[in-house]
Amino acid sequence: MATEETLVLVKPDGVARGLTGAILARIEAKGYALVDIRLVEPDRERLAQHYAEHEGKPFYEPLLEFMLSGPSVAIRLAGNRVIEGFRSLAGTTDPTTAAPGTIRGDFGRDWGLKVQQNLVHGSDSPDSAARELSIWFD
Ligand code: DAT
Ligand code: MG
Repeated sequence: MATEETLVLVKPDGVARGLTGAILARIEAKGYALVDIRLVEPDRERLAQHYAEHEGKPFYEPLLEFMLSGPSVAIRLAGNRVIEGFRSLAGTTDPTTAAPGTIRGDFGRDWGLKVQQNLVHGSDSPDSAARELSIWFD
């Protein structure tokens, strides 16, 4: 099987809080390979593509506003089973209850906002990874 790739984002809260290095350290310690990495200030159109599956949900507009609030670090990450491996490293969506030891569980919390500010994004399937990598690394 060919080595798998996924899209990881350090979201604006992670960049603004100076956690990019700590998050990258966990990814590298796990053993995945950084193939490409860039700081991106996405426009609304790019984010609408990225989050197309969530359009119409109550948190969609706050999510886009949050993602427009500052730059994200986009990472093309490679390794066997990296899609599920990074999702496991990130922890579950809600940072309040994400397991300690995960990125979201250790660095995240509820800030009383309309959207989960949960530090990172990771693609959830091979199809999503291919689609999302083409959106962030054009
Ligand atoms: P994940 O990022 O764990 O794949 P997702 O794809 O379901 O989660 O949702 C995308 C983002 O939207 C998520 O990282 C944070 C936000 N979000 C999801 N569900 C939410 C909710 N119920 N309330 C507020 N924000 C939410
Ligand atoms: Mg998702």
